[in-house]
Amino acid sequence: MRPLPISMSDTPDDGDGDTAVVTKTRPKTAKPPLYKVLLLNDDYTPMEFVVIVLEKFFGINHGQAVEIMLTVHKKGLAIVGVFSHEIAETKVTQVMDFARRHQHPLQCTMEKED
Ligand code: TYC
Repeated sequence: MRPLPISMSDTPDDGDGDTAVVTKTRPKTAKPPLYKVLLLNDDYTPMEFVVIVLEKFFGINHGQAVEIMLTVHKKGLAIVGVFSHEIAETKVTQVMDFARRHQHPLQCTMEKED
């Protein structure tokens, strides 16, 4: 935790020739948890559709999107981003809706980061 700046009133000088340094710390505030968004492989969703999903909803450039799509294709899944709970939920919903609208079985899920 970063120390707060020290102000004059924090450094009492009682006139005895020495000085005191007072370091204040903020009370601990827990960071909100982060969530991994995962894309899952299947046998039917076209590769080009997955690339479009990665570009459209995750702002990933074409080359990286092809790489990530191929990782999912070969390994079964990949992390495509890490977000707050609300943003992760939005991404999952957007991808699932888009896949359903195009009648592809593509699956996208989220998982709390440890
Ligand atoms: N396995 C699919 C195919 O051969 C491609 C694919 C890649 C599907 C990534 C889903 O998340 C996925 N057409």
